[in-house]
Amino acid sequence: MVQSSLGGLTSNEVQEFEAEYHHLVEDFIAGSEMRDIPLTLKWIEKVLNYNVPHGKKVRGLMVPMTYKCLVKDPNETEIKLVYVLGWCVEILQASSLVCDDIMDGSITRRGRPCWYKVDNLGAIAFNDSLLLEHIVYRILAKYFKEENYYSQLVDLFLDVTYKATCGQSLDTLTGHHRNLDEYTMERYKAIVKYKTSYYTIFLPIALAMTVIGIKGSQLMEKGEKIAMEIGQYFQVQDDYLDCFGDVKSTGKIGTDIEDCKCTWLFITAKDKCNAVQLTVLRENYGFDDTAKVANVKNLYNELDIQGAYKQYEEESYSSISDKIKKLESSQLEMVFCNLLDMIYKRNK
Ligand code: DMA
Ligand code: MG
Ligand code: MG
Ligand code: MG
Repeated sequence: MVQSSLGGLTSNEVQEFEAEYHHLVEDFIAGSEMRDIPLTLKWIEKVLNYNVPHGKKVRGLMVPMTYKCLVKDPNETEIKLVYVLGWCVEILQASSLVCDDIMDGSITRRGRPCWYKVDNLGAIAFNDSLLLEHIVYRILAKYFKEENYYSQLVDLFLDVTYKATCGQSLDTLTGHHRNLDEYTMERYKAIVKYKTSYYTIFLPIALAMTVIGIKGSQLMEKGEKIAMEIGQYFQVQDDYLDCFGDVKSTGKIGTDIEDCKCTWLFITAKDKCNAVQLTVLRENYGFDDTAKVANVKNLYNELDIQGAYKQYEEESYSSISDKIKKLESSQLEMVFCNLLDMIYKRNK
């Protein structure tokens, strides 16, 4: 699971971050107050180890990356705390994904069966998603209770989780209602802002800033807007990879077309369609039917959606880069540039 250097972090720092995961889980299990239910503790360990450490870790790594950019003279104790927060973001992500895969009816995640598919867990996995979410707050209490910014950390996680849950609601209900007329760029932006941007981009940066003691500042306000834009770029990539990515790299079999999701690909296609193509799209989009899914993919190819995506990727990268350059903080500029480089042209 070792990754090469990422976003200005050395490969040594990435390895340190990865190693922290094992200490964290060991300490968490060993220090649990629930010694009387060893079976559950074993289960928690299994849930964590299956769902948390096997991803890209891009969100988790953003916390130490931001810290490193903003602090001239980092100290060991704080770096360790920053790694712990990075893993808290990864645990929150795991909690969301366990639920997301149930709702989206996905089959694989990170190259293996989705958790709810393991040992026929089905709806039991829903509680494991809750377990993962609660573990974040147990870890925060364990490592940060005495810090003067403890309540800010808790508020941040609660706020961002609430937003992501609202985003997931909008995402899944939009797909459930299947009213394709509602699938607009405006709806897409709203879904993505809430379901992705806050917890993927804003949260890791805000966490590092909270440790450093930057709060409620103009810096944060300026940062939030760019974070939303990078979040959108990140989700457009995710939508693209769902349909056109290589499963060997993404580790997940796409489900967006079957699930009738309001994706960037769909909106872009809808915009480019003539009347006949629009009928094809309407008649084939949103069914769990291999032939219909293939018809949608053929239409995407006919409309050169991959070309439109490449163009979006370039334009988005340069427009975000321009906005980053206009930030009046060289440190924050560095944070966002590193972040953009971490995800630019990603294939997983
Ligand atoms: C996922 O959106 C968003 C959250 C909050 C987990 P998605 O269903 O497109 O993600 P994925 O493609 O990873 O299933
Ligand atoms: Mg999904
Ligand atoms: Mg989803
Ligand atoms: Mg997706």
